[in-house]
Amino acid sequence: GRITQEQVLVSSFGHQAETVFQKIERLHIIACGTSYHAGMVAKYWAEDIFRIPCQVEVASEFRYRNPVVENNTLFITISQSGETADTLAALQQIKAMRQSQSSEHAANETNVPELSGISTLTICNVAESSLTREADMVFLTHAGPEIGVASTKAFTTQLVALALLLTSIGKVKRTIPESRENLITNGLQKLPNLIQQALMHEQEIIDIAETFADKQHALFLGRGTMYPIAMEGALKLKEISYIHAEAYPAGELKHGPLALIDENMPVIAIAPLDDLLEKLKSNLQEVKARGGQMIVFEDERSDISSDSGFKVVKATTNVGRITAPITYNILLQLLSYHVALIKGTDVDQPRNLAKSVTV
Ligand code: F1P
Repeated sequence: GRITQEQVLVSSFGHQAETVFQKIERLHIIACGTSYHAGMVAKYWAEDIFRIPCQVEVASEFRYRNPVVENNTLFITISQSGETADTLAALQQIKAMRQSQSSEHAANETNVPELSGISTLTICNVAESSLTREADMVFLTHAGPEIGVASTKAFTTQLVALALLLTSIGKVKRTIPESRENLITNGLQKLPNLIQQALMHEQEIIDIAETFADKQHALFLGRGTMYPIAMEGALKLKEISYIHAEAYPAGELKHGPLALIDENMPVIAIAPLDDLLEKLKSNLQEVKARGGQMIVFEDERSDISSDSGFKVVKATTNVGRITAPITYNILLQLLSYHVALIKGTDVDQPRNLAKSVTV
């Protein structure tokens, strides 16, 4: 038989998970680099689909900014390696705050209210690691060893883990109807097929990668969950091909980045068929009007491709709100990979980077 998400979660977290999920009122996700981008996608899902408040932050800021920690928060750290120093320090800080506040309260020496309902969970790819040892609950991603420095398959599995985790929390807290839960798990079952179909577009991506042969800059645009996917696309391009790349939420274009647009700045837009497509289209017209070179990843049923002058990959069909970011991200990984091959950079060992940043 099929493994249900409850079985996955019970085996990963133990039986305490349900009690914890019942109590929590908000999520706070902390991570670095690619893992932070996975957290950003989860924020959109958590609030839009599951109606659970969620904030996301890079660990290197959280740990130094003296954050206010609220009761009934589930802190989720995400890390491929489980050894990233900033993420580990953030987790230790949360535990120390919980510890000191509850002992102060017990000693009745202060009026500081007891911190209660603070739990920590880590989504990690390495079972025996510093983060898995520190967290109350562990969700292993089982992506297998990441050979290259730049995190790739770990990101895909982090997103699947987050979707399963949110579904489970939404179910315990009854913030999602049963019919939607099934839609999500059914969507996840279709993922291998959807990704397979997307990968059929590799030759078109190879052709598009040529655009970057003589370029130094690139701009990635997306809306909704495609904004963090644009961030991750830009990071991968930076990491492995050393092209300066930025990601913007498409609606922010007019607030500054439009000034950068000219024929030397390829603009990559991620355009699934969703409620935001019409808005995105008008953003892309703003780019076109300024002579920008547009590269669009769109759905087979979308019609941006009818606009001449855009290079288009009709990359997906039938992807949903959970499966779209996972699928489009893989296409952007493939783009960065082919750009790096053209540039002749080392895709596995980029200069200046380490697999896990332990200092
Ligand atoms: C975080 C990270 C990776 C990045 C590179 C350096 O690592 O920023 O996302 O690709 O490997 O470290 P982790 O906490 O997910 O192991």
